[in-house]
Amino acid sequence: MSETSRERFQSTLCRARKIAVLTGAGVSAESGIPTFRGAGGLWRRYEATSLASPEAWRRDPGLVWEFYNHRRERALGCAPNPGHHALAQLEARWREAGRAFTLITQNIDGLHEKAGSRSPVRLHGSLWQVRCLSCGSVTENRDVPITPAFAGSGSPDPEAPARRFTAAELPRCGCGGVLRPHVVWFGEALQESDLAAAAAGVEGCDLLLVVGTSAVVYPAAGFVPMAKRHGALIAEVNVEPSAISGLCDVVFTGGSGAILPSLLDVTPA
Ligand code: BJW
Ligand code: ZN
Repeated sequence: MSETSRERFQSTLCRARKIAVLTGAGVSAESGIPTFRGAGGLWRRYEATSLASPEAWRRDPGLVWEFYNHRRERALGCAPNPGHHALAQLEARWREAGRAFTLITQNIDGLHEKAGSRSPVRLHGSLWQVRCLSCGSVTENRDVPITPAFAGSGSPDPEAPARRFTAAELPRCGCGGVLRPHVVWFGEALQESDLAAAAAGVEGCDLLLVVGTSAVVYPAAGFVPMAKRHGALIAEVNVEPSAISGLCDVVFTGGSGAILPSLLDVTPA
């Protein structure tokens, strides 16, 4: 009888000395957090990806803050789902066995950390950090609303009244500078230290598990061909084919919250 995808995946997983996992918005979908592309990727009449850009910020920083204020409010009420928990438990078992494990996420929602993942490489920053455009300081900030002026704003309803925030109403640093979300927008460089940590986790890994990403955004998507060149088994969990499905050795189709708990229920051999 020929080996099933699950058997192939699990036999590689239990022997793997070094595992890397790359996650995207899909891993948080079952927690109630909308993905970027496809259904749910609209905020008012804007594509979420168009608001995650320096151009949108230059045009209307208040609107961009409304969008992030809304996402912070939403994320505050969301809990990690069984997919996040299964990844955190896998990491704990692998570290306990003295093996290498790197979780690389494109998500900014903090749900991996909430589930107990130790130190995910956050390629695109954090919803819970802000950066001062004047002094450059990066600080943790869990205020919802981000400032009193944003209370009740950020409704995703396309009929929500457009409100123009003045410069004086934008969130401010102690130095007086304007604060922006500490996230990576299109055309902006990722932190060198994050890129280095992700590359170190992928180089020479035995297995790369890619979960819930359309894999169209670089440099994140580039870690998949990198792992392939290093001879890793590439596995994907997604509800639909992605841009890297063709590179995958095994593909599991379905929601990550439903699939990961039993798929990853493996002890290191
Ligand atoms: C489920 C599910 C369930 C649903 N279970 N699955 C090489 C080639 C071409 C272009 C480039 C290139 N290199 C760089 C570029 C340019 C650009 C880029 O990649 N463009 C492409 C889109 C064409 N990249 C950049 O600009 C990056 N910067 C850069 O390269 O800088 C270079 C530089 C160097 C030196 C100086 C200056 C510059 C930066 C990219 C930043 C991306 N930022 C965002 C916003 C982050 C902040 C925020 O969250 O607001 O990151 S955009 C958005 O896309 C966000 C996401 O992290 C990212 C990826 O999206 P993701 O996670 O894949 O989500 P979706 O919605 O696309 O997919 C969800 C998936 O889940 C789907 O597949 C569903 O099927 C699935 N799913 N439910 C499992 N239950
Ligand atoms: Zn400052």
